[in-house]
Amino acid sequence: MDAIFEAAEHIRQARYVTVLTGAGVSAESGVPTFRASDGLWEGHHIEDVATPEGFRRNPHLVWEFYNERRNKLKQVRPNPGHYALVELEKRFAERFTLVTQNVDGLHQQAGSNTVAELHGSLYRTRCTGCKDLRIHDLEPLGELPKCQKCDRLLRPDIVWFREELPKEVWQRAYLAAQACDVFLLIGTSAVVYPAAGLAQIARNRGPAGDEGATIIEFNLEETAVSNSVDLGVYGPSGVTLPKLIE
Ligand code: BJW
Ligand code: ZN
Repeated sequence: MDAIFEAAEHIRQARYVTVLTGAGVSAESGVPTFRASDGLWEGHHIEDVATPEGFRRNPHLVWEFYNERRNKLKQVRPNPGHYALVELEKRFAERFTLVTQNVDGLHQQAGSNTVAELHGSLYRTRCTGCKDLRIHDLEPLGELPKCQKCDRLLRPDIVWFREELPKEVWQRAYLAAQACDVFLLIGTSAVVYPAAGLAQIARNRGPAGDEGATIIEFNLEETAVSNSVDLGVYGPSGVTLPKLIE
């Protein structure tokens, strides 16, 4: 049977659906992925721009990197993959949970209402002093933006390596993984934890780990987890996801 058709059938029969998206779902919108050879970090060492130590060493460089990404986002629009997930949310209502590792806000821009952003957002800053969270448009924030309340340095509200994920958001994602009977992994290399572990949580659900959810991967190509998923749909998600809702 055609993999997409089979995936659509699993979803039709599901009561609870939980989705984890990664950079691949935004690739067709023109947002570079992280681990592609032309990926975002090329020319930047991960340790310099995506760790708290890197920010302490050189906040100037880190802000330059994030201001550039924020600026590029101005030209970016959601693609048919994002819109297909909006449609799934409409069909399942509160029985559907969208968890994303993306920080680009494209799911919300497409119209998804309750997105659990595991790794933060390029639209927010957090004060390194008083922790004040603030929402911004995509205009450059300056080389070293300061807090309006306490004048300390602001940082992007992004989860860097070795940092904890926001507790309340993680809790929601964890519960949704535990409760679902179909779990979709979309456009993610599934190598960054704890996000990638949500699929295992869904698989081991039930009192004795005996009510495992069906795990379906949507990706351009096979990934590190392909041999442990139940079904794989390979192709661009902007093409495959809309077929789920036809
Ligand atoms: C398509 C497509 C199309 C393309 N259609 N598909 C050793 C040292 C330090 C830490 C660790 C360590 N070992 C383990 C850790 C923990 C670490 C981790 O997991 N590291 C692994 C890499 C090993 N995790 C953490 O540090 C987390 N925190 C944590 O664990 O805290 C506890 C702790 C405390 C103290 C010490 C250790 C742990 C936090 C993780 C935060 C991740 N943040 C980032 C960067 C944010 C910065 C930024 O945005 O600038 O978030 S990492 C980066 O990867 C980003 C993404 O959200 C995340 C996931 O990537 P994603 O989305 O999967 O993208 P890609 O590029 O990898 O994959 C794209 C996929 O799409 C590919 O498969 C393509 O094929 C596919 N694709 N086009 C469909 N059209
Ligand atoms: Zn402050």
